[in-house]
Amino acid sequence: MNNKISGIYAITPNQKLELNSIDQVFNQYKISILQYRHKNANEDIKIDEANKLRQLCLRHNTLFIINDDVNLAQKISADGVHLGKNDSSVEQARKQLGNQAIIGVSCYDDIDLAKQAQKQGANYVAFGSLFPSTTKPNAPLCPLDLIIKAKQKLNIPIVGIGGIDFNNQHQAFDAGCDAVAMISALFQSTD
Ligand code: TZP
Ligand code: MG
Repeated sequence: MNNKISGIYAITPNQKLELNSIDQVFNQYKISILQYRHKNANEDIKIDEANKLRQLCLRHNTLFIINDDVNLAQKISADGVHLGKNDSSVEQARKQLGNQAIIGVSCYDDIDLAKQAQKQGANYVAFGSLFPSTTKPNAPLCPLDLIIKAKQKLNIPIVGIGGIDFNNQHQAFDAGCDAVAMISALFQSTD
């Protein structure tokens, strides 16, 4: 399962779903993983949007991951969930979603957090921002050197995030990222 976390990891812009633009990106690039991230939408909107994306991902053989919301992931049978520091624990998500679920954890620039996540059964960890991000300008920077170190210490896949585009993605891969997460490079979003 873990080797599926490789290549381009697209994240939806944090705004009303524009299915056409997601569809276009899917037709233009091989998207290995899609994360649905719509932070302040209400439950009905989230279920509707997530179901549409779920179908798109099934057609393209793309893993579908939900940001933050374990209940939504369960409801719409997503492939997994992505957890940040204010979200559920890995244990809780695993209990709710089962052994097959892919659980990813944001680790910012903290290798100890990543080791802990791996121990708790996370399927991948994310580090970033690797580069300044216009989408999340206040996100702390994670040096590429830290990815090199993390690669030696972890045996689950590493996702790089933050300011990654088609010009600099090779730096992330060269440092040891298995996948690169992108928002603005794919969708030109500002949030
Ligand atoms: N977490 C750290 S940076 C970021 C998130 C959600 C935004 C990444 O977006 P972009 O446009 O690819 O920099
Ligand atoms: Mg979160």
